[in-house]
Parts: sequence; C-alpha cells; structure tokens
Amino acid sequence: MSDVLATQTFGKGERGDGGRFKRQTSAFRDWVTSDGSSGYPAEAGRYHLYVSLACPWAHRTVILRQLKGLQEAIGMSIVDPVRDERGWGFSGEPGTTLDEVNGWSYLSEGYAATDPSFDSRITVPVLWDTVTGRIVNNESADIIVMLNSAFDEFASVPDLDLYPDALRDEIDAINETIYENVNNGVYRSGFASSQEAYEEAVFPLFATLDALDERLATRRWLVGKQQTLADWRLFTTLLRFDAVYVGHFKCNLRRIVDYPHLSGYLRDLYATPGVAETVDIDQIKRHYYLTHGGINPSAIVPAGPVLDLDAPHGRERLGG
Ligand SMILES: N[C@@H](CCC(=O)N[C@@H](CS)C(=O)NCC(=O)O)C(=O)O
Repeated sequence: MSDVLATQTFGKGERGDGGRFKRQTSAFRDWVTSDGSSGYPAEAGRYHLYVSLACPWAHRTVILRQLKGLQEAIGMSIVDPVRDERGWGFSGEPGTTLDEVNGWSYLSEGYAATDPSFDSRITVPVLWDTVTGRIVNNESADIIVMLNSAFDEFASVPDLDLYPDALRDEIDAINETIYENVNNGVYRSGFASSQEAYEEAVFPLFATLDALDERLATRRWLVGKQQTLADWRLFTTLLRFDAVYVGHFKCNLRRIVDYPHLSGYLRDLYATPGVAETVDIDQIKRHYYLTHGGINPSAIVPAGPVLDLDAPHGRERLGG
C-alpha cells in the first residue's frame, strides 16, 4: 500500500496561503455544439467520456448522460477508483472498464496527447474527441451544459431540459454559492492544513447546508418547479457526505441524515429513474480513504455508516 499512501493530493499551485486548498482551473474548455460552429459538431459515436464513479465532479456527467439517454451516442470509460502515483488508470477491476477507445493504461496519456507540456493534476471527467484525438473539455460544469442540449438529435430523452433559459440566472446564482461552500467547501475543509483554513471552510459549509435545508422545506427542487442542473450538482456532494466527508474530510458538525429536508431531497433525487445505477458507494469510499494518504495514512476504509437511500422520501406532496 505504500505507493497508494504516497499519492499526491495537491497539484502545482494548489497549496494556497495559510494552509488553504486552492483548486486548479480546468485547462481544456472547448465546446461541442449542435451546429458545429465551435469546430466540434455533435455527432453520435464521436465523443467519449472518461469518468471515475467515485468522483463527484465526474458523477455529474455520468448522471446527465444517463438522464438524457445518451448512452448509445457517447461512450464512457470508468477508471479505477484508487489512484497510484501515476494517476487515474484502467485495470478493469470489477465496476470499472478498460479503455477500449484508446487502449490507455493511464488517463495521463490523453492529457499528453492533447498538450505535451501539460503538467498539472490529471483529473476526471474528460470529454474526448475521437476525430481530432484530443480532450475537448475537462470541466464538469461545462460538460453537463453540453450534454443537456448539444446532443439532443441523438438523445433518447431530447425534451428533458435541466437548464431552461427562464431559470438560468437563478440556477447560476445558486450554483455559485453551492460550488464555493459545499461542492468545493468539503474539499477546502478536508485538504486544509491549518486550523484557520479548516474553520474558514467548514463553518460556511454548514451555514449553507442549514440554509438549503430551510429552502427545501417548502420546495421540492432548488430552482423553479422542476429538477435542474443545480439539483444534480448538489446531489453528488450530498450523496458522498455521510459516507466520506463527515469522517475523512472532518465535515462533522452535522450529517445529511440529521437534516429533515436535505435528507429527503437526497433520497428523492436518488429515486429518479436511472440514477441509482450511477451510484457506487463502495468505489466512493475506497477512492477517498485509499487515495489520500496524507489524511488517512492507515488506509483503512471504515465499515459504516449504514445508509438507507431507498427509504421513502414523501416529497411528492411539495409538487413539481
Ligand atoms: N474542475 C474539475 C475538477 C475535477 C476534479 O478535481 N476531479 C478529481 C477527482 S474528484 C480528480 O480527478 N483528481 C485527480 C488528482 O487529484 O490527482 C471539474 O469539475 O471537472
């Protein structure tokens, strides 16, 4: 296990001042469009997703592919949940896949093919273009917007719109707070290397969860009367919270099960057809507890908690 324990947690420039974690910005930000005006036209069978089922950012893209019915049009390779010092790799262990598109052993091969001078952290998700042989985009927030509408011609659920024009401003605004305090807030807590940096992250995290619980007392979804990208962006963090972030990242003022509304909301999203198939709690736990040697040097994966994501949520009464 020593190679696992040595795995880095930070990339170049991610150690901010005062023990703060500063997430690197994503390097590849091109766009696939339905009309091809961006140089990357939507086509069936052309683009491929590289994901980890453990990663909350990649999980967003897996969910969008599933909900839009894009499994036929966009292939997907699943990396091993535990990284070694060479980064994300493919061994085909149960619940993962080999990379049948490019035959890579490591995802770093795709980064090197796209930009030989790339020397930051190799991250998932990656949207790969088989025609130009390069990464189109490695930012989950962009990829889910593309999957929501650019591939509708090839989607089996083309009418599902999780980012409707009329709600965009409100979705963008709530995403900003949730990204900063919740999605990235758990990482800023967990990767903090000073008491001050940890407290700067953990208190706003719980203040935001408290506010979201209140918001969700009277409304079924975060924005409007329908599910939106904002819900799915929050979902992947809530799903990992009690199993991983409470212990591993020290986000332990409260658990999600302690929140009356957030807990039901999590189960409501989980019950959406197709979503449970994208969830692998075992890979999630193994990824975090075995990859971040700096914060879990014993590499022991805890047995609990016992989660009951299938319990009734009773939120239909809120409408929407
Ligand atoms: N901004 C990126 C972040 C992706 C990201 O940080 N992914 C993590 C996994 S959860 C990763 O690949 N980490 C690789 C590493 O730390 O070496 C996105 O949202 O797409």
